[in-house]
Amino acid sequence: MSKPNGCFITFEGGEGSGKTTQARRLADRLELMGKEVVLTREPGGSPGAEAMRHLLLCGVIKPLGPEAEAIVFAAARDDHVSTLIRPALARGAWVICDRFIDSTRVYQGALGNVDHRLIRGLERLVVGDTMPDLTIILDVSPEIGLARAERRGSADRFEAEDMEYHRLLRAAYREIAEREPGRCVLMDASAGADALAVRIWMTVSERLLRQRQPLAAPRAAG
Ligand code: T5A
Repeated sequence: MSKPNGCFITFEGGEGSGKTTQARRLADRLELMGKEVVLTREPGGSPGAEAMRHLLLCGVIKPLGPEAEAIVFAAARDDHVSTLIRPALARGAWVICDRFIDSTRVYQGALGNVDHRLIRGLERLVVGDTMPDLTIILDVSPEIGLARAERRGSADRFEAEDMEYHRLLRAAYREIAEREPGRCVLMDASAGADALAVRIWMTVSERLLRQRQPLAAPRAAG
């Protein structure tokens, strides 16, 4: 079993939706409660996967086509899951990951038109039952998201795509949230970072923390 007591939360959404900011805030809050938290990201998160991150984001893999791109993302994920995520969950840590399988489903699947059987096959092989307990999908218009990402620095291979691409990307994330309400929660991310952090905390508390509170011992009769 990969997560006897651990808990796996992923953040997803378009560029500049605030995933990194909110993942950090949630990690800080859980640490304040005394939890062991492993904050990580994709592509990357382990030495082997970080080595592949640069290749994926600088655009040298792009000419090989979206199938090749999906396979390299999966190879990076394989290293990340087996060397960092599974061991952390097995020892009971909370793992918070900035992007995970839904990014592949959306960017390579929905937008790159990679056959969903290849995407799901890679997912089964690499992730297996190490699925997130909760996925928070931050939903914001591409206009707002890209303006935030631009303020932060230069565009990578995906941020450089046109506005229509980012609209389709948003729609694909919304579809996942609709299809998998047990795992995914869609949140309006146009609000300020503080307000959003409060809503995320409420969701984590309701969906995950409350369930994990040990039950109070029954009172002795009389
Ligand atoms: N990818 C990834 C695939 O194609 N397939 C895959 O399988 C995987 C795993 C990763 C790229 O790789 C692709 C998708 C991506 O294009 P990345 O460098 O990790 O690239 O970039 P992103 O994940 O897109 O991260 P960004 O940094 O662009 O966006 P975030 O993390 O959503 O946003 P964040 O928190 O860094 O914030 C951006 C700026 O906005 C401000 C922040 O201070 C920061 O300056 N901000 C806010 N401002 C106002 N209100 C708020 N609520 C704000 N929240 C943050």
